[in-house]
Amino acid sequence: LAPQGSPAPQGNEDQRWMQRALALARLSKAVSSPNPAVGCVLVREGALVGEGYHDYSRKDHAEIVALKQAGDQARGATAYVTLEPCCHTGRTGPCTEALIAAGVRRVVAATVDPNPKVSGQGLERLRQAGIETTAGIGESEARALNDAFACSMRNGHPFVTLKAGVSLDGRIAPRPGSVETGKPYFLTGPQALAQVQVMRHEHDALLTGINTVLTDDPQLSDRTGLPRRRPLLRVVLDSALRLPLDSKLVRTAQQDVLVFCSFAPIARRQALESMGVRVEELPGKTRGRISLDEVLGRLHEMQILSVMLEAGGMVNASALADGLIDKLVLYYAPVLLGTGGISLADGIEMQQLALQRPEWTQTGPDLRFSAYLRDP
Ligand code: AOF
Ligand code: ZN
Repeated sequence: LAPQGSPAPQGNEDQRWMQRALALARLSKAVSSPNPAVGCVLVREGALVGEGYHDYSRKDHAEIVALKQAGDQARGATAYVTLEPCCHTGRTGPCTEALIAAGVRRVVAATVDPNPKVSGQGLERLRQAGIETTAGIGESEARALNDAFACSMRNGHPFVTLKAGVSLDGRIAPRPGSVETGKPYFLTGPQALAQVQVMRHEHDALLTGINTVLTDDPQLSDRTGLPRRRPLLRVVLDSALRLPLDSKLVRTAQQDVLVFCSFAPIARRQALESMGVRVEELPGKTRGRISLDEVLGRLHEMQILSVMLEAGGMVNASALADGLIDKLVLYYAPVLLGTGGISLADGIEMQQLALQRPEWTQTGPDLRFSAYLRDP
């Protein structure tokens, strides 16, 4: 035990303040895209003097929000930032120069910025200016927060998470015709459903296939009630443009439902558009279906960083087979759906896939599984 009155070891202090910066970054999640989610805490002589997170609409980066709050108190302070401070001019000036000018003495960053305009040079600039820098505190949490930003920066397409509720025998829905259609079939308990809402909140877009719309009639909305900068984009793969005008998606559309098809008959297109649905024709096809790769390219052009795939067995299988999934999140429910149930990935030939960094956690009566198919 440390003797009373002695300062806490710096390592623990760093962890503690970085946890606070990470909590701020989490608030940033649905308001920062297409920028990364970043939180910053300024600490002087063991006391909090300023904090903030990045909100794209407000432009200021997390460091600037915290510096403005701290005012003169920033002199001699330590800045805890979940992402390396930027050293370039974009919509705002470089945070490195603002930290230097404010007299910050030390900067602790959780991760480097995957943006090639920064990528280590921000920390280097701070060191040149005589500021002590520490990197890597809280790194795995900070990296996970910005998986989508990193993927978008490095690979030029959105980060795709396949999410599904699964029975213990690997099925996502009962045998067709065995339950009432026109509403989603829930395997999992309320805790998992609440987590899925948070996941939707943290994503820029949801993606599903027309078959899921025809059988479940889902709304695919973010019902957390938490603030988001842009409406959640609800995307449907629908090559023959069969999306029903009386579906929940169409009835609730306000330019936030986007349908990709391979051919759009004029009358049908006009009917959908008059109801607030966006329709895009993508001529490129693979195996008679819309190319998901092309869809992701279009979404990247729209500054969509993250896509959550909530679809049926066929779309899941083709996305996995084409190597377009970055992460899996599966909720295993204590049920066996038996013969004829729809498999998680079905109907398209798919090779064996190895998953990285698997994690299992109990969520009410269900078991949540997450893993990566590759590094972002
Ligand atoms: C930081 N702190 O809070 C964020 C950073 O166009 P701008 O000026 O908003 O710059 C966007 C880039 O800045 C973004 O691509 C990423 O590299 C970095 N984001 N940096 O120091 C922040 N959001
Ligand atoms: Zn910055």
